[in-house]
Amino acid sequence: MNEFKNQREFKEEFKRRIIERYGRSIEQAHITEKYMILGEMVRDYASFHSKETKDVISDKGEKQMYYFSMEFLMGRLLTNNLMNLGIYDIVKEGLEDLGIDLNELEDLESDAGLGNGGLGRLAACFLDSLASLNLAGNGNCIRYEYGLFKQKIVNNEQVEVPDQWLSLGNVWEVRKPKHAVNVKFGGHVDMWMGEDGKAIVNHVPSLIVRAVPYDVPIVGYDTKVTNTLRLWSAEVADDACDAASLSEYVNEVREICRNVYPDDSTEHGKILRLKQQYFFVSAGLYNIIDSHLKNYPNLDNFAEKNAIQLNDTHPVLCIPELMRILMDEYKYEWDQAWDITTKTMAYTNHTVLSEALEKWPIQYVQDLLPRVYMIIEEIDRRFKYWVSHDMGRADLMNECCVLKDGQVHMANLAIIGSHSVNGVAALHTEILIKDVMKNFYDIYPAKFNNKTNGITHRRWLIYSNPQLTKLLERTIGPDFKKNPERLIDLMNYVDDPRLQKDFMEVKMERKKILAKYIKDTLGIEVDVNSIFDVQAKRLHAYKRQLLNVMNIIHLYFKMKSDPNFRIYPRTFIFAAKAAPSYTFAKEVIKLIHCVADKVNNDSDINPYMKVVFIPNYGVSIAEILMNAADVSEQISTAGKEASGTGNMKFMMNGALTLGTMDGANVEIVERVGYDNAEIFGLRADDVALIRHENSYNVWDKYNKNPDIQKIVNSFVDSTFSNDPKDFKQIYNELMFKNDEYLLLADFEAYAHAQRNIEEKYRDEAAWARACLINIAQSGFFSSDRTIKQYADEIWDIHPIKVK
Ligand code: B1N
Repeated sequence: MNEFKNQREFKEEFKRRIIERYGRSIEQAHITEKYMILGEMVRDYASFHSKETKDVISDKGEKQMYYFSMEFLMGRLLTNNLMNLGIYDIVKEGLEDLGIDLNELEDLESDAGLGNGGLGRLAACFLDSLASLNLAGNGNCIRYEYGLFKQKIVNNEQVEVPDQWLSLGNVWEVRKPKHAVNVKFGGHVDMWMGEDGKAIVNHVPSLIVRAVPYDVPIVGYDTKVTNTLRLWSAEVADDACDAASLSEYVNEVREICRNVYPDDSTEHGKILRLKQQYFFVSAGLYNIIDSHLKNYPNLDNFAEKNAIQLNDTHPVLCIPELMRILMDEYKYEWDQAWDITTKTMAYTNHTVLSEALEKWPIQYVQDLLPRVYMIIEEIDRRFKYWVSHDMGRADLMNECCVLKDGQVHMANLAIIGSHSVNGVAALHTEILIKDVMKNFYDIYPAKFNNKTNGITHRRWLIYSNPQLTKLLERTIGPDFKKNPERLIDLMNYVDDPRLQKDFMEVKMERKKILAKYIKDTLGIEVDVNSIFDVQAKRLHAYKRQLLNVMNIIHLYFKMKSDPNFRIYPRTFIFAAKAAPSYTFAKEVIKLIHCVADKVNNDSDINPYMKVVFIPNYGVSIAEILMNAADVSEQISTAGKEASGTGNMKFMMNGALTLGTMDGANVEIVERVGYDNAEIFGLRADDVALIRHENSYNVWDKYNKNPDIQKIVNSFVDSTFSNDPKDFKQIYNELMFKNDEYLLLADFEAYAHAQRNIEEKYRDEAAWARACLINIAQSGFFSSDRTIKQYADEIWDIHPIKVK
């Protein structure tokens, strides 16, 4: 008995399992034991649906999609799964009867932090939408032993602590040793001519790693469709080496799945990262091919039955690896293998930052993956020939080829080897087409398309903000839960003073919850009547947390020097992890803390302003942070932030965007209108022009504006720290690298926009109306819309029916 139908059945099963597993009664069982049993019951419940889903797919010959991503930031799954399965209330009340508080069990789960930031969270939102829309779409990733580091703050500085997310075990996963495969690295390639005149290729590896999958069921909302997130773990292979070198071998293997690379948008990690990429790509592909061959006699129809989405360039080795398997193991000719491969693969680009476009030194790839490298060479050779001879565009050959200046250009390989290339917001795709990938657009215009990102409104609205959900249900009915585009119905009520007031009350409740968290964890008292102004995202120069800090310093100086100048009370909240080797970013974290010390402890100032840094930003903190915000800071240098997805979470929970015309902000403003957001600063084409004309001089800005001078000087004149080394790098980046991200260029506009926010907030009814308009217009940013577009326009997959 697993699919408990009511509270009584649930309780009986729960009690039985506790005794069966731990030999104890409920009263004697430890809270972690209760958590584990509940998790297992939910997982087993989902397993039934999983089996039914697989049966339908194979009986009906349905096409499936596989999302290959180095990152999935799943967060906690207990609440999400209980809610999606529609058994939350049964379970909550059943546990209550047994004297157990479900919330306490929920808090035991650690976030699955298998990623860095937006790219990883997007992958997780997509899985939720796929299952909820009855689409057969699975995830393929690595089972990292440690998630992204935990961030602690010690003496105002970031300290990284290992994230042992598996310490209690992971209730959601099921180890599937029968699906294990070997992945081969290094060594050399033997080739000879077979009797049929075809080449026989034999890769003799120097390292064989056993890839063992762990499957996590992905349950959809109000459906039985249950997909799989497959996480690969590296283990030693039988007889893979002699006893003498065993411990070295074990280390080499273990290392592969040890860590998530903590570098968001910067190139890092090198050979081990390349190993990780090939490891999960090769294992994932073997598995898909195996399951395809259980249903079909050969791989001729592989692309008709399987779609693979490459989440940025990290899994792009999929392209030469599928070619290799088709040719070396299944004896396909190049042309047919190429046809199958390009029809299967589609590539998403997530960044235009040149330092983040992956390039591998040829030597690494050749040494680590000798056969794959040969195939990359052949792809490159054929592409060059085709572009110059068939296309007659020899001029584009060198720009677009895969192998140049001693490196393998992964984005170029991705574009050449896929049938679809997409950006993640309208502006981002436009920049790809007109600028970064202009030459490729000339060659393959039909491959390029946009898929504006989205977020799952289930986790980010319904489950994490029940107060707002209730208000919405009362106002527009429950349809928006299944069909988020119905949020637009709220437009009919935004002028209703009663609703405006109710909304402000909901917001107040959420602010109190966050304020309590801040008090409990940091000991800081914040004023819930102040404006909650939040910037939560990875720390990066282009995201310009520093611009936000500059304005805070500016306001502080102004209030200090002029007793008549006072602002509407504001709580500036930051949350951000910095990559461990990113010294500039770490200095900004320190600066935020030093400014906070000064501001928060100054009794002239602290009634008007507080600065709070919430450590260890991740999915679970986002769930209490986003919905408590009044203002959403989205202030990247225009043209740099591909999309952003935090912006959408804030909007959906009724915060106003204070931002530049960058990424998906553009599409947010398009929907809410300029009156219901606060937009400032240089536009992407202004920035491009400045770069093109080389017309910016940071010292002009500095010399012309005494406020700016005072702020910039304060970084190095011991206003915020007595250590002269502190903030020197910040100062140097700004003033001696000509302010690459144009903070000083946008400063005045930003400070002005901040004043406008304050004016708007003073009119409570107008403010509430603007927030309601944001919520009403946020339906477009549900990842359900995004996934429908991917399904229709790229994958050609359709809803399946599981009864
Ligand atoms: O992907 C998100 C976007 O919303 C963000 O704007 C974008 O910055 C983010 C190398 C990345 N782009 N590139 C990365 C992550 C890890 C890594 O090792 C690059 N992340 C983004 C979703 O589209």
